[in-house]
Amino acid sequence: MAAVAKPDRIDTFSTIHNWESADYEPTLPVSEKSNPLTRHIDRAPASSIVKMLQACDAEMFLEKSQTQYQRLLSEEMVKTLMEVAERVRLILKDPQDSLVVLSGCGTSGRLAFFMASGFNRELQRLNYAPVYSYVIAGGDRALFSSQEAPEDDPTLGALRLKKVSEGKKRVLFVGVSCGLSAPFVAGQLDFCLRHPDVYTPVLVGFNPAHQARNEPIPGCTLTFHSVVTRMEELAKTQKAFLINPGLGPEAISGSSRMKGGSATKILLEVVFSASFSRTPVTFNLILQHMRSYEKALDFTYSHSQEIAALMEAAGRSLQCGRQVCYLGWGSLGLLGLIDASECKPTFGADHEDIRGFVSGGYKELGNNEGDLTLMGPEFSISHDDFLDGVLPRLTDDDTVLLLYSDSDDIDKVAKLAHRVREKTSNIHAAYHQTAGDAAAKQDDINKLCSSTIIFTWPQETPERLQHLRELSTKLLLNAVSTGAHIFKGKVFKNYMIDLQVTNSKLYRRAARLMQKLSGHSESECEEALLKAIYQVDKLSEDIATCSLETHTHTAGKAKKVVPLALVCLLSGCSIKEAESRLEQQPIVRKAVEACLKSS
Ligand code: F1P
Repeated sequence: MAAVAKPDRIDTFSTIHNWESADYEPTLPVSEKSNPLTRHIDRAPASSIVKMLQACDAEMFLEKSQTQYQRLLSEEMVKTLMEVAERVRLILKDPQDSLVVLSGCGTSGRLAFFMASGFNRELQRLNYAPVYSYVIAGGDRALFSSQEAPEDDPTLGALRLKKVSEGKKRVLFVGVSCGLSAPFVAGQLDFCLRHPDVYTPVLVGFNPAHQARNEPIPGCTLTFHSVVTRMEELAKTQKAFLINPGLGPEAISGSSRMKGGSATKILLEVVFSASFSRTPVTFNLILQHMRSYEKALDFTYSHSQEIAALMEAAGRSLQCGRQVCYLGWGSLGLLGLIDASECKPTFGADHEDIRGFVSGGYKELGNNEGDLTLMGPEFSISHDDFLDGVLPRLTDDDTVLLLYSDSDDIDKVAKLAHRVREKTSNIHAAYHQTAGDAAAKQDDINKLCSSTIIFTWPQETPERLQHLRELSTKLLLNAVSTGAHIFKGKVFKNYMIDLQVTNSKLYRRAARLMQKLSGHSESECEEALLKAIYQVDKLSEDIATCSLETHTHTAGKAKKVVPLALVCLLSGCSIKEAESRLEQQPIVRKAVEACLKSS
């Protein structure tokens, strides 16, 4: 990775202090604040969007903080990572009776699976017994489809943890909740705190402890905040660990799949890799490893023009109602599946809009519940499924992106590329190779593609190289899917305007967004939201007194809830009228803007 220029003139420092100052959106935790860097991302051309994303991602590694926030590279953070790595090392020595459990909801749960299976494979390669397990809220179907509701259930979280760790004498539990907010994870942490003889809890998230969510959880005396406070006390004697650096607000407000997901991957990989090392875990070892990810980030964005071109191609497909398909190999393919599945809750996307497929399908994944194909079309994830179900319908309006590297079977990639090329010229590739090892056959694939981003990495140990390539692929895919949805009008300023309202966090986020954009009171906004959820112009007593759980459950069956609610609220029209306005103007941003102008 050659030295790479930083993005030109998005002044990171002056804006950083903006969001860090105590009076910047003071009622919101960092993970929900809006990022000053991306205020105009909804109107920016692709090249500027990529620059904004780069500047936002670079905030993860900023060291200096004049305020309260711990950072990824803070001394205290590095020391905590060293301590956790030592705990993992103890578990590796006693695989029979010990376990590391990774758990989370949505993206955090998907990454828990991604890393648990990746590190178990690595252990097997080194002739060790596997010690990693994962728990994702909603079970394996949540790996590839949006299942937001189980996130609200602390009892379910605790039960799943208990089940997966049955009979073990020592368990290191790593709960990930980027916003320090998911009740599912709070329930698990509480379970650990009540069974300290077996469980040591580690919490990964990206807000300072005092910003942990303090909303009461129905049927339960806990809040996320109360659990964190207990953990803080135990952290003083290393009976619990908090890994919660501030990363700065997400590029799209609240979209923790972006920086939150990337930092989760970085932190846990650094810890687990360090625990494998034969030499003692040192401060510098951890710090250097983190810095290698920073370089990988800069290196990825040194391809910003190519990333922007890909974003435009994907945007064109979505704008004309067509599809984007990621066809990947190995862990890069899995990242494609993850990125695609996040688009539904974030942008109100249909599962057909952006789809991922991985070579080998479920055989490649080794997930807890095995082959899920029979659960429905969303769960068809292999290249064969793509060939059977998608290829016959492909046209030049669809975008196909191949994700592969020099460690994959290039002949197989070429074969699939040929098949796709027969149906569409809109085929692109992101290819990772190592300097000095360029594969000649890869040229044939290039010729079939209308663009190829070639990432040429310096020599590294194979595991580390793979982790860096994965981060790079994640950043690329997040940029492509976010940019494409911006072009489709699913982002207003830097807010997700068509988010799903399928759990309590998303419901509150939607209500807050409506207040912010409309200037109406909290109760007026919530009323409009409920009308859109239940598709009625007048709220009955019954609806008004239903639980939040019923609201979010019902919201799962409706489409465009937030845009509908906003159009009704701003123009005073009926739900039917709002529906027809949104049909005439499917660019949600423009429909809402039109209402804002005339209100
Ligand atoms: C979990 C999560 C996100 C998802 C969506 C809903 O958040 O499921 O992964 O993208 O925003 O919430 P967290 O518990 O990691 O903060």
